[in-house]
Amino acid sequence: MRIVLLGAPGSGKGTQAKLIVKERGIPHISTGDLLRQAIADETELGKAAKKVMDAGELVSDEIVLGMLKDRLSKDDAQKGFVLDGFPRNLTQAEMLEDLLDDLNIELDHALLIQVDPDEVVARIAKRAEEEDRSDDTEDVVRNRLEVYRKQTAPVADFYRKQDIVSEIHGSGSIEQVHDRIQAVLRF
Ligand code: B4P
Repeated sequence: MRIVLLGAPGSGKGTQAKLIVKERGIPHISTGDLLRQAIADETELGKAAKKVMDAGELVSDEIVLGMLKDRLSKDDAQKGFVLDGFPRNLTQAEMLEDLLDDLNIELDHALLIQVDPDEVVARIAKRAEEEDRSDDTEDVVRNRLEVYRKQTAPVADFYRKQDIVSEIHGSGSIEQVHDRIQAVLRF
């Protein structure tokens, strides 16, 4: 099964992706995690990405696509995947389409997790107390939400045209949201 997870920062994409992959035995491919790993490894790519991420902006499409191509070419991605954090804009959606065409595969689901903006700010503020992510400060989170509204929200329409979007109510407990996702994936 090939799934794309869409939703604002803090909507629970990463959290839900981990639960889906555990049950289905497919890899979790998070462009945010791949970028944070490049930063931790202090690669040239990581150094360039850090400045952009700390401002709450999107890293260049070419950098992220390059990383994604490498990850999708690994053996474990052949049986399916959960893509978390990609595509983040329409250009990336089109790039992904070309990449999947080349591999002769199609997406099965685009799950759009919907959460009220005030709730995502509160969730990320809580995460900021527990984890040390330099893009989780309030100003940067507000900017990430604005970037989402302008650049990422239109990606849902791209997938609506393919009739693969399911909207998931993202408030409530992590288990409740997961149950809603399971109901869609079972259908
Ligand atoms: P991401 O890593 O994708 O970060 P995110 O949008 O904040 O989502 P994340 O998955 O971490 O959080 P989640 O909603 O699960 O991106 C970070 C940055 O990387 C971007 O700003 C950008 O600069 C760059 N980037 C990534 N992909 C890119 C791309 N394709 N192109 C360009 N740039 C890219 O969870 C948030 C918090 O909510 C957690 O603490 C969690 O515990 C909590 N939570 C989740 N579900 C909950 C629930 N039901 N109730 C209460 N709390 C909940």
